[in-house]
Amino acid sequence: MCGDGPEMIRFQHPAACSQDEMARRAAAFGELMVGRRSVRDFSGRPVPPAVIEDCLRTAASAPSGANCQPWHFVAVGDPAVKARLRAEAERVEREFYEKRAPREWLSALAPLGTGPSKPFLEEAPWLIAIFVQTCALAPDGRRVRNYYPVKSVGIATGLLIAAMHQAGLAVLTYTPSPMTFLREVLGRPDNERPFLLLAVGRPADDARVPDITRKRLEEISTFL
Ligand code: IYR
Repeated sequence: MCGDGPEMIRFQHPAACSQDEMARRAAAFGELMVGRRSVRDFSGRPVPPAVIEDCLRTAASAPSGANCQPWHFVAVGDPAVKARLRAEAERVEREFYEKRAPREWLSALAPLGTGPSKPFLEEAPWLIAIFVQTCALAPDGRRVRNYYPVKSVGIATGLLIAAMHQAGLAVLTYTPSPMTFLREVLGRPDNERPFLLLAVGRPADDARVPDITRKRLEEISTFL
């Protein structure tokens, strides 16, 4: 554990239920989640910070290696900071699309219709920058090892996206490359590495998404 070893206490599942109810809930949640899409067209309608806070509590409930909880979330609602992030992101995207991206990568992106312009970084009411704490900083400044930090933050991010989707929010997982500017603009310490930037808000009334499909269950799973 990170910290002193805890006592063991009894666990009671907060959603324990019968097998029939289990089947109903699994199907209903599945249907809700299958309706999730990555959205790039956001409504400017405000989203209360308390909603974002609750979703972040959900994210921070994720399992993590040795319970180190190696994540930090920066929720940006300030238009001036969003404008700065957009300017920096578009600078690296121009480099990517015009110079660095291999042709093969550009053809994989073509069906998504993406390009160097990122208006959603100012239009979405919230941007959430997610950082991985590659190691922890003890109060005396010593560096302490974290375990499986990237896997842990990936799981937390998945829970965050699910929480926001079920609250009626749309999310875009956005990965400018390189993302180093996130640390500089948001003033994060050097034991943290940027993981993802999420744009969050209600979808615009006329939001459109690419007509793409998901793999069938048979393709993505094996039961033995
Ligand atoms: N970061 C770029 C390129 C991009 C990369 C992947 I992988 C995507 O799924 C989508 C876009 C951009 O956001 O435009």
